[in-house]
Amino acid sequence: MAEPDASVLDAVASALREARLVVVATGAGMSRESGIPTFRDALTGLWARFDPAELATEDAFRRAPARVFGWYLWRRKVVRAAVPHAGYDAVVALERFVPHVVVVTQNVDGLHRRAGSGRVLELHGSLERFHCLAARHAYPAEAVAEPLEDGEVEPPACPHCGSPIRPGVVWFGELLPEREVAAAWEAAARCGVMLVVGTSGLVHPAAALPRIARDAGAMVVEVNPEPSDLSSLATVVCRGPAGAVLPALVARLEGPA
Ligand code: BV8
Repeated sequence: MAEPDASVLDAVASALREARLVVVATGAGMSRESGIPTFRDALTGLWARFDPAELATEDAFRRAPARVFGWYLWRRKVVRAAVPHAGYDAVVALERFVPHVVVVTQNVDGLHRRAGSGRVLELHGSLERFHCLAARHAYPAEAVAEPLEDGEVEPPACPHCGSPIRPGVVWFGELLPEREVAAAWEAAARCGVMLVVGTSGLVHPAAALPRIARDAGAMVVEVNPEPSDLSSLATVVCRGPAGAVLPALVARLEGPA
């Protein structure tokens, strides 16, 4: 896939140089080049016949707890084996050129943190956290062993209330974590540039962030090999994969202004 036009990358690089606050808003496409399937990618194995949006609900967990819990442990295993690609390192490197960089991610894989980004807001939670269904009693992740084989895994019971333990992610129909939402919405309204990387823009309320930034006068830059629901409101579109576009941007910042 060809690299985006040099003048486009130059325009974005000069805006990044001017910015005091840059928000990097990422979705599943950011993790693709690290071998993690996106929500659009069909599921494999035991879960092949399910739509992810169906499995990622409290209702699905109540109906088939072992199937859903097994799916999340399989995803955790895949993520633990993944390595953040050069695009993640570029997001970390941005912190050397911009006073404030805030990563706002829909991803539950923890790769931004693992890559070393300083400020990461996980809007949809994390595969590395667990709590009980009834009362959200925290449950130690280390107590949830990696299954020997992929498949159904009966969730443990909460030692406090006996209700089943579930992954610390935000399921469809559930509210996002307040602190992260407040910080993300505030950063979106104050940023000079928002890099929107690897999201189809279909899931709300996260999909509202680029519009908040745009309406506040920020340059909104879409990084995605394909058009998305957000392409129309982007100021600039970089049609390419995160693993190529983000390092190309940082390379321009490292070069002479
Ligand atoms: C809520 C955690 C209040 C779990 C996830 C307004 C309008 C319509 C619907 C709604 C609305 N408001 C609320 C809703 C309902 C719903 C929603 O948005 N539904 C959608 C599907 C229509 N939202 C909710 O339920 C939210 N909660 O609103 O609560 C409420 C409460 C009660 C009743 C009403 C409201 C909660 C949403 C969070 C759900 N949890 N994840 C888990 O992971 O298992 S969502 C999950 O799916 C991800 O976190 C992510 O958010 C989403 C997947 O989307 P993307 O990340 O964009 O990925 P996708 O696969 O779609 O696209 C990948 C993109 O990458 C593509 O564009 C592709 O081209 C690109 N790409 C591919 N390769 C690369 C690349 N880009 C760059 N480089 C590459 N190499």
